[in-house]
Amino acid sequence: MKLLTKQQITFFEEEGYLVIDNLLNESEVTYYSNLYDSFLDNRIDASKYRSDLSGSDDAAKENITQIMVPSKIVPEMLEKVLHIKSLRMAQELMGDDIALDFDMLINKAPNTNTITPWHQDAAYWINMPDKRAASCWVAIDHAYKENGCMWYTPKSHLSEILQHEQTGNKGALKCEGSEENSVCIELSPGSCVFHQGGTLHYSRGNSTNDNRRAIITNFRPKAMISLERSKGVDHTGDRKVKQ
Ligand SMILES: O=C(O)CCC(=O)C(=O)O
Repeated sequence: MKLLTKQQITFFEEEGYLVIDNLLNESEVTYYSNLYDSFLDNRIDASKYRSDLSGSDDAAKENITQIMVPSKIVPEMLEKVLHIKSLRMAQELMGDDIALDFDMLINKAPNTNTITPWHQDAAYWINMPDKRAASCWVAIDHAYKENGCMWYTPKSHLSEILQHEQTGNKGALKCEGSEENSVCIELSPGSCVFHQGGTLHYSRGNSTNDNRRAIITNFRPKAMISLERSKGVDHTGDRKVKQ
């Protein structure tokens, strides 16, 4: 049985993003919420894949915690609903040759007020002949404007990759973008949004008293994943503008 309608696939192709309500049910959200907290408070040691996306030099306080490839540390994640359903949806959106490239956790800690700058994910990646790529951003907490839900610029994936620069100390990449011509996607826990590798996106800082936790899976053609790996790219290393 298909998970997506033709209209949803067309919307994703034309607009560059697609919202899916209730990818996870309540008990599934609870499972991921508990697991997430084990990563955040270091009961699961992910130190070699963990950094502050804001590029802050303050070692005592992370503004935007980014943990790359959590499923390398907890492989059972690959067998659970989030990975299974988001992969199936990615295949329906982009083709049967699509596979998981990497996953990550991004948390905006309470009252850290730190934006994720406007960027296109493809700016982080090596140049690949087959540009098909999508991320699935799954809200573990209610995501809304004040805690840093995602904003997308519709149709921006149809243009070239913009000039990006690095922020802070090995922090996130940044390009020009604006809320004015973009849509703000508020999500309930367990809902998600897919976006393409070229889709311009950003999030405001978290000005609330709670975490804003998201799990992200990223997909592309198997042949392009092999190409990346042959060049030593496995998404565990430094953030850099591609050469
Ligand atoms: O969670 C965020 O604020 C940023 C996420 C993001 O840029 C991405 O998933 O590509």
